[in-house]
Amino acid sequence: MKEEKPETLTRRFLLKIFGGVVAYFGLNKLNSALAQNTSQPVQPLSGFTGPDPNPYWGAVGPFVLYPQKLPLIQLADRPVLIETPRPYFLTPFTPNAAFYVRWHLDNIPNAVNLSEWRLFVGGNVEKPLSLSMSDLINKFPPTTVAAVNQCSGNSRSRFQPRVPGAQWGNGSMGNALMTGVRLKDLLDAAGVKSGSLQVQFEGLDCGRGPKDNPSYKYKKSLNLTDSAIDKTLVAYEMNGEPLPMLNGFPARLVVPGKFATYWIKALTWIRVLTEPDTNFWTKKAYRVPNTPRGNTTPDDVKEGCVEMVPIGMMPVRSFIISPDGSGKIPMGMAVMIRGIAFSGYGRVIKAEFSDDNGKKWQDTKLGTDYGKYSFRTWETVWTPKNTGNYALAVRATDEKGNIQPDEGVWNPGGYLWNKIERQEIIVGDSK
Ligand SMILES: Nc1nc2c(c(=O)[nH]1)N[C@H]1C(S)=C(S)[C@@H](COP(=O)(O)O)O[C@H]1N2
Ligand SMILES: [Mo]
Repeated sequence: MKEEKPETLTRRFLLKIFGGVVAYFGLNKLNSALAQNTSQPVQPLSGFTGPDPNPYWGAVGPFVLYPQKLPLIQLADRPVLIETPRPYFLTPFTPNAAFYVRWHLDNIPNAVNLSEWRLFVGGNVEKPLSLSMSDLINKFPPTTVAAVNQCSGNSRSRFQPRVPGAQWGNGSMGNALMTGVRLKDLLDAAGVKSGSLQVQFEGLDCGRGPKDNPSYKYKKSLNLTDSAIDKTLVAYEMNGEPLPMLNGFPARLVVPGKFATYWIKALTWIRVLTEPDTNFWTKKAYRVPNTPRGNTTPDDVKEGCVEMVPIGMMPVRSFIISPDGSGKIPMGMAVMIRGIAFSGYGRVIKAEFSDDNGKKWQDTKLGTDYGKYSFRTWETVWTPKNTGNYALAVRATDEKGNIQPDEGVWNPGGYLWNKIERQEIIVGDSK
């Protein structure tokens, strides 16, 4: 009679345990790679000082699924904050299902019945309006603009010292073809009366009561003298489709060139004001130092000597989207470097590439021009001649002559980041 072979059992047993351990670690690695948005840390090449800035391209967080959305990076669930992963920026238009989401208040619409929904235009006007979606579509000429929607706090996780607020990576931005009615046409139809100063915008979302609590309603206003008014749309289409619920169905404001804080979603009220808006979100929130680039220091803020003004246009920015540093590049191989650029101040006319950490720059090929307020893609072929670590960088210039600086910015809100971006790349031997 043969004896059971204890060593076989033992081996099998060990293999099982060992396999389990490998699977466990493998899975963990995969999870953390996903959480880190699959890209490698950016080396602290220049600029990052102090502990703990987010070294990854995107925010650090788990992937999450919401209705009408692909898996996106979650920063919070109440209110909903989800960021677009890096690969979706390879194209000039960001797919609706991959578009980032930001709300301020807990109670957001998750269904809107168009037979009940109305857009009200009121306040200091001759003829208050109550418009259905059919009125918007049929009674006013449609206009389309390609426009970048970027959160004021995009890239806030880079700030040193860190500032409170959602720790966005670079993905709280997106570009879409927005179609709708010109705000001007609506104001003309209602007839703005003399003595009017501002227009206030309000959506369907609300926070916890009481009603006079600043956290009950998110409202923003624009001065009637602001030239942005003329190009502002009430958009009911995004990339040729109805807006996703989370991006403001059935209609939202689009203020091309300005940060998205003004782009009120699920719009239901347009109110013409005769006095400056005193509501929290217009008067107190989203303000930046009245200094070059909105730059200041924690000390100056503490001393209370910093004049704050409402945030406005988006400074020029550009990004390397691919390669993302997750794999080595063989020496001598010609690889395509691809990315996007934009500026709220005007069209991008140049995107320059550097493979030596910003010492020497060379022009790249710009993609189709979809208008002043759109992402513009850029690409260039790069053939690394030596093995080793490279710090790739990109720098954009807009038609007003604004060029990205190589310094970060600091302000208490964590706004206006537009430092030159880098991507660490390792080139290996191809022999
Ligand atoms: N009604 C409403 N509109 C809003 C907000 C909000 O909280 N409520 N947040 C604003 C801010 S700060 C940003 S960054 C954008 C985000 O737009 P998105 O979710 O479509 O990407 O919506 C803006 N419009
Ligand atoms: Mo925002």
